[in-house]
Amino acid sequence: MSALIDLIYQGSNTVADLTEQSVNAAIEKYGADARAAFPETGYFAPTIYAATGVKVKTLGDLPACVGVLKSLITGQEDLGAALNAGLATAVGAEILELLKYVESPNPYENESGIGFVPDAVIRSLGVPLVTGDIPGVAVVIGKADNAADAAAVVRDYQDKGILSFLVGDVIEQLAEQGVRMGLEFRVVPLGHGITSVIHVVTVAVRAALIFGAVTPGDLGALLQYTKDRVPAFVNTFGALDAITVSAGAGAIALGFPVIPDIDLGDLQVPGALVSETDHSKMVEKSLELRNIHVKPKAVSLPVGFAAAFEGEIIRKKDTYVEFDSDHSKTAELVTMKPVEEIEDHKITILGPEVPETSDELIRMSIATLVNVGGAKMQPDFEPVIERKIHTWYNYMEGVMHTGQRNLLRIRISKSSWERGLRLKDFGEVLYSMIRTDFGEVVDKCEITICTDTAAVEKALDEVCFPRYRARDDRLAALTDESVDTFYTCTLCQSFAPSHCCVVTPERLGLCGAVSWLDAKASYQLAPTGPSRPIAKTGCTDERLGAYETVNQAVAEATHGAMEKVTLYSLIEDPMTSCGCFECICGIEPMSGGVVIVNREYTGMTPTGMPFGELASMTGGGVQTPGFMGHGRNFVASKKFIRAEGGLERIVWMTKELKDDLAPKINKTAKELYGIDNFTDMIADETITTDPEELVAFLTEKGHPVLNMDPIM
Ligand code: SF4
Ligand code: NI
Ligand code: CU1
Repeated sequence: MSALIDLIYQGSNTVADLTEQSVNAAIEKYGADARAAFPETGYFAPTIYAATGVKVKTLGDLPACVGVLKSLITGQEDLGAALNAGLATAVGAEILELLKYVESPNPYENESGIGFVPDAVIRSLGVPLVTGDIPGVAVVIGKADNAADAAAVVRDYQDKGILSFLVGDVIEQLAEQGVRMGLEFRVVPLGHGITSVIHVVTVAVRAALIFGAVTPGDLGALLQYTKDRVPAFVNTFGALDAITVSAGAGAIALGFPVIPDIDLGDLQVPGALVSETDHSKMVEKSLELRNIHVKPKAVSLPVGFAAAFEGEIIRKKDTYVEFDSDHSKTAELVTMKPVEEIEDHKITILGPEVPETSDELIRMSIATLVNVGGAKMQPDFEPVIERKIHTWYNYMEGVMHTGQRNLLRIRISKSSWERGLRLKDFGEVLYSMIRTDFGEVVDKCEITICTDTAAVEKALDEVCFPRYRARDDRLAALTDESVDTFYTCTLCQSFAPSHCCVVTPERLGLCGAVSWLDAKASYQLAPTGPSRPIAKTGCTDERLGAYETVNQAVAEATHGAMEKVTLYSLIEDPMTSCGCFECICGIEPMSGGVVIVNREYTGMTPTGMPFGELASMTGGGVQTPGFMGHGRNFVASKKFIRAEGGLERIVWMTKELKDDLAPKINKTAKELYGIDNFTDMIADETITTDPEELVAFLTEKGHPVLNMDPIM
């Protein structure tokens, strides 16, 4: 044991010295006032900020941090103290990496890794992490003796949906082995040097700040959060040097077990530092140590089937067959049928087969028609299941699916075709996924995949279009007034323990992934699960959308952390945020209106804050009057900040969001206020991000906000 502790201290001291020298050199070169910041974050140097509360903004802020770092290294001969020394290494690594961003705005440009991970990426990981779609996070460090073994380990993680972060030569090794990398493949190369491991540490640390509402400076709460709620672990390949060991001690302090592939003998620490020299057992050992359970796979296919393939892009030149609505006819429909009319697990391929070989891109029509039935099935669940076809088709390796209903593009890659993937596999995928994910409501399910253009056309005219129209009518009529039940969603509580969304027909969950229909289906699928019904009674304030029952449901769901939320106000008891919101809206004081920013936007807003900073004002289930996270589609809702005057308050949006939602926003504005083309009055970043110019623009356009009552 003491040999291990010695190694940790040796590494920590080396990093501490290097950090101190580098900070001094940087100050000498650039001056103490030089800006020191990671890109696209509202959390400064996240580890330092979370652990100490210090907001590093300039090089001059760093010497004090070096002091803190050194104070963590006491040299005591016990493991607890040594783990603190490991944290010191993390702080040192963070500073050293930060200095790279002082040297250059994009220090990872010519590197094989990506370096610092922006806040927006972490927010976007919220939903897949809480749904178990990403069951865990692996940090893979080093250089393997045998590249193929390392590739097999990472591929296994990929297959299980686990997100891997890579540090060191293993990046090149995996690239040589043909492992595809990028966030969309759930394999993210961070960088070569060991200090780049901090870029995954800051992900965990920011999760605590974004979702967990951990107070910056509360180191104990931070370590508790990462230990309890961030399902990460570390695998190392090859020999370990003192710095890596000391970084590993930092990981252990955060609650992440370290599994090296070399035999550490009696240096091992049960539950925390455990060797596994057999690479074929590394994945299993890691998952076991971190207590990660992976959902068993329901389908067997000639190609991979995993969430890791969801974002895969298949280019035209790599496409064997394409089914798309521009060139052919396409349709997708899930229909509820009486159970007795359904033959369970019947999969029919109707129409011409896709040719077995072809030198040219093949284009064909396709209709995916699914009949489902069951005692608890409801017509409202049809679109919920139908939308999942997109996800499940995309899970197949070498399959790309975009669009929905009659407007689709589906591609099968040449390599997956060669490996034997056929349309009947598509049917099998749907059958098993529907039975797995919707088994509570679907007792029987049959699937027809039709490739005959005339037959697809006939299906569209006779079955699909009438059904789509009926559903649209239902959705249009589905208002908060027309239903007697709202739903909670507490899915995000695994990361944001005191957060609860209230989902209504006109207000979807802030992640954008849970509509009222989804929540309703979710309750039916799992009555004790994340969505519970709220009887719509006891309205105490129409304008705010305040209900006694909503307050009770939220208080119960958050174990008393939140006792009052309103449905329609930005200022009076606004709904809380977990952190994975698609957009945030906030008050712009000079105009008295609100700005809306989507999380993909990295530029400035007229509030003087970019998305990251605005976003850091709310999250973790805390109310921040004047700032609220929400789903994209909520903006066009008649209930959007209705208490403050509704969407007439919008003075500025990002251009992308505005253009995307313009038809819907304009429709709502016309209906509510009789304004034509309201989005023409809303500024965006191409017009201005300056508050005074904004007011001038609004005045010129005659924006209604200028005649409204003050917002606060
Ligand atoms: Fe999380 Fe709310 Fe979305 Fe549910 S609706 S997954 S709680 S953000
Ligand atoms: Ni979430
Ligand atoms: Cu969330």
